[in-house]
Amino acid sequence: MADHRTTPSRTGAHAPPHDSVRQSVILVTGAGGEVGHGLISSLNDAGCDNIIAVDIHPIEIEQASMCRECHVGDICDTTMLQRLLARCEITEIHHLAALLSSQSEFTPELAHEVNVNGTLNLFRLAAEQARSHGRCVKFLYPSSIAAYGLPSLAAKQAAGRVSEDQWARPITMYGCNKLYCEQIGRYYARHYRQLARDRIEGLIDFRCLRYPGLISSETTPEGGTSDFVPEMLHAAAHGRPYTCFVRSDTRIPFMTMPEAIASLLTLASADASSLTRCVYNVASFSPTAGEFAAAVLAFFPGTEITFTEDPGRQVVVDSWPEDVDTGAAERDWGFQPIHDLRSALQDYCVPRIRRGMSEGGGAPAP
Ligand code: VAH
Repeated sequence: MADHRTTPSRTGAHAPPHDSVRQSVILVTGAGGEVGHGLISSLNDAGCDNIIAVDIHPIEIEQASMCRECHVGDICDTTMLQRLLARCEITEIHHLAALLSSQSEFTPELAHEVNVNGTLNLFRLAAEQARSHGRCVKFLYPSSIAAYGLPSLAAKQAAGRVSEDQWARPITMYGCNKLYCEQIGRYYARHYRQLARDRIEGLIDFRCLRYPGLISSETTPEGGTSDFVPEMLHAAAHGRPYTCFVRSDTRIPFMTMPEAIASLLTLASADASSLTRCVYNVASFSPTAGEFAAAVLAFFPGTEITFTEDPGRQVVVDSWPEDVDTGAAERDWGFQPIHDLRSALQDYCVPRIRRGMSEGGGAPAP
């Protein structure tokens, strides 16, 4: 992975020599989640042998074997984070830990604690690390299309493909958390302690993707509102009927998990001078739930797929855009979707799910 770290510019001080005592590591929070599962595999494939993984739950043995260390811990536990800081020289953070949109609507204050205060802990840790070892800490953060908020279905349909600076009026706690943390990340990267006499600029290099719904062949999501698509796929693959909780005409953007991970790593290794913004849209295709069902049935004929709207979750999904403009990501760091709906199923989802099932592993049926 290319390394384009800049050295923080200290006012009147010289950056200390590289800290050779502590190990230089990449910290991945939420490492046991869907994105964490794929990210650790990809970092490992890229030869990274310095991953420190943290999750609130124990990490699967296969993923754990790819990490230098695994810690079961809460990102709200500052003592646990400080212990990490004392022993490691963290030069890159992939902060994936979060409570997703649906689950956050049952415990919004807990979601705020984890999604915002937990993230603030990571920013503080990153700034302390950068100050300590004198190197800029690269901070990768997955935001979400949940940061958008279209006021009505008519407005959603009229808006079509939205860009990063439009419609930032989320209606979920998760979406509010993601949007606010985008802003905090930009603050830490560009304005942190801007009035302090001992201010050090360039401590954190904050880079953020607004992910659409994600489809993994290896895992099934929990607690999200875009889950209807991966749930439908994995139910069909297991020969199970599936009742979709949104209308068949519901349309939001998606991408496959390999595309999501590749985008994250491409953004992470992009030259900082090419980035004109901190937050980027990425997505590959935007089917309706009905179009996705028809595509799934072509591979798993006979599956019983029905649609029974969950009114609450429908309101949430109707506030998310039909599609997103990925032009900034394409121009700044060469983002390109790999799949359309057909190839996502034909070339990734179906063969990988079938291989997993034949090997006795793979994602469980929803
Ligand atoms: C959720 N999967 O449903 C997440 C995602 C596009 C939404 O951020 O909450």
